[in-house]
Amino acid sequence: MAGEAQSDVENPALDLQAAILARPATHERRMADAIRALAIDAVEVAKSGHPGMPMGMADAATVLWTRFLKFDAADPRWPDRDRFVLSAGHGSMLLYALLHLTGHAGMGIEVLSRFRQLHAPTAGHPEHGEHPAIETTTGPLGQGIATAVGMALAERLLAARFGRSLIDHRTWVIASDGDLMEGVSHEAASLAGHLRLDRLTVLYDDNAISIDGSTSLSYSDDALKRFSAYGWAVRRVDGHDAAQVASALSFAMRSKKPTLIACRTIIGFGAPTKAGTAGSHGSALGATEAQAAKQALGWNHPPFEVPEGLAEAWHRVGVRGAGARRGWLKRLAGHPMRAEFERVLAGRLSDALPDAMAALKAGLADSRPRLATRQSSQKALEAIVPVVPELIGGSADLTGSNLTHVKGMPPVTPNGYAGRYIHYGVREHGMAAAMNGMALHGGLIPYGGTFFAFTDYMRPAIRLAALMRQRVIHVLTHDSIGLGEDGPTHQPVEHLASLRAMPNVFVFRPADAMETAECWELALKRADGPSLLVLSRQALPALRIENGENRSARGGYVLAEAEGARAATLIATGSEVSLAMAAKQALAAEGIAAAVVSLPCWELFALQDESYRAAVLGGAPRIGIEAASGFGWERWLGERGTFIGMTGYGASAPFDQLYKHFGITVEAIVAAVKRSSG
Ligand SMILES: Cc1ncc(C[n+]2csc(CCOP(=O)(O)OP(=O)(O)O)c2C)c(N)n1
Ligand SMILES: [Mg+2]
Repeated sequence: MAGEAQSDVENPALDLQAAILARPATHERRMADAIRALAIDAVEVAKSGHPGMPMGMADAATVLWTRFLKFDAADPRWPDRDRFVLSAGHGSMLLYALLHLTGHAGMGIEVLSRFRQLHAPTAGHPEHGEHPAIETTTGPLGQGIATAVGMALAERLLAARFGRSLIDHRTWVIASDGDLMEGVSHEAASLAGHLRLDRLTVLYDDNAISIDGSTSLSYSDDALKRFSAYGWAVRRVDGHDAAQVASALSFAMRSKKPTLIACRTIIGFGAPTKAGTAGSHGSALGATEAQAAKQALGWNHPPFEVPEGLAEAWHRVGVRGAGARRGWLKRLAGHPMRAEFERVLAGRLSDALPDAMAALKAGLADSRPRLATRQSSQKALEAIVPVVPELIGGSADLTGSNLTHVKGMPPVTPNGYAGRYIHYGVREHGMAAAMNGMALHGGLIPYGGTFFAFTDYMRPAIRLAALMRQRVIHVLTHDSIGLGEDGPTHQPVEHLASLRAMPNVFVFRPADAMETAECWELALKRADGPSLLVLSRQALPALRIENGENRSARGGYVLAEAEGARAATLIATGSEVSLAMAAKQALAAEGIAAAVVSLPCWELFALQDESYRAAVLGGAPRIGIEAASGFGWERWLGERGTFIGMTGYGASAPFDQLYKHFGITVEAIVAAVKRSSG
């Protein structure tokens, strides 16, 4: 709409475009035109997609890939490659065209021609896992640049641990106006500036166009000043001038700060009427405009055809890094830390972990501590941190509340990357995205803490971790009205339900110190998705005193069987399991036999055999107890079930009064059992 409206008004970009096209085309321009032509063709065939961004950024991307980016198309997973993140994921054809042209396996013309089709790795937006050279999933604007901050940080941390002979690479990002408008990019850029991540370079596609039209409709920041205030080095260049781009990238290589290079570009460069307008952003140019664009560029080849000379030149780019990779492989072969390096890169946990966990659990079985599960989590970390050196902790400014810090974790500081603990500052979203980047980089397992209610500030990044199947661990304390006086703004109610609804997220809500240790162990072992550890502020009694198998591994289990035939099954999670145990006792005093089921991880429980689940849940009336919204509990409670929990927001008061006020009490459970079994 906005694009159409714009075509009626004068479009100064067209004059500028004409002037650029009037210059004799350099070899580099021709190489960039190959990207443009492929992007045009793929979007035309798919009849959908985003040609404007690849056409606008083709020149700058060509300079980056041909002269700066360290990679070898023969092994896109080479650990010391530079990371390239297309933050403006809608421009996915830019990435696919580059991978194709540089000779990456699995990106042939037939794959490009199936752009956006079912089962094609050339998805609408780049998806990690669809092709080994796609470093991260992008599309939700802002996520890519924030994830890249985590990658750049991972590089620094691993270089400090393993030395520059194994880890010595850079992180490059292409970001758009939308990326820089999104809040998460502000958090991430501020963190990157603070930590002086000087190997991070962002090429900003400064085309002054977004979907609604000119960015002047909504955006008048001076992005360069803003980044410079964050502690970045900044440059502005003509994004269609290869020499200017190259000089800025050389500057970035020398810079002691992260660098933002604003590349002034014309969106849809080459399109005779749509260039410089939102009309080229997100739809096929149409046959006529597509043909005219190729003509304007001087591109006279059939669709999806790159002439021999250009194809050959691009292929040489794809093997440019082969020598560097061979040299690196030699260094790895002779490196004293080779085995350890390979272990962490493969994501294999240390053989020392089982013994450390066994010792921890034996101690807990013995001492039966009454602890808040956030404290139990800290105890677990005390056991885990020394034997899992790839574990990198942190918190969004709540270290003393989340209890995420333990001995042996010095802080990571600007230029001091030998530490293991990151003070993310009050930047939950940036933290979650950076953790994704660290996990994607490989060689590290990140965990980070905040209050459970503030997962709302991190949801988009948690969702991407789940979608990308990344091992990221969130330590989420203050998990219910049980946090007390801080009141309803801080008391999660709907969060358990909403995060349980997110596919491939494991939500753990342990009931005591033993379950917390078990859940930490499960989260560490879970290599194919994020885990959320949802932990209490208030102290909880020890319920599990045997030192045996990891019972939380089945997601739910009978913690205490009824003495005699079950009159009811009390099913609870976290802090409410001890309440259920107290109710069981009260019922027993009245001759009513109830079992207690602890359900620390619904997702794992759902994976068990039907027969196991049926045996655990039993045939007697079921009472679910959780100090949260009951949404979703029908799944376990069935037709005759009763739920005791929250129906609205919490309140500010001491926690024991709140439990009474909201009717989450032993008496309420006893009454519910009598009602349902009577
Ligand atoms: C978080 C998020 N919000 C909205 C969108 C939808 N969207 C895709 S691109 C875009 C903005 C396009 O402007 P820009 O980022 O400057 O890209 P350009 O058009 O210049 O390629 C929007 C709003 C999105 N992908 N992610
Ligand atoms: Mg734009």
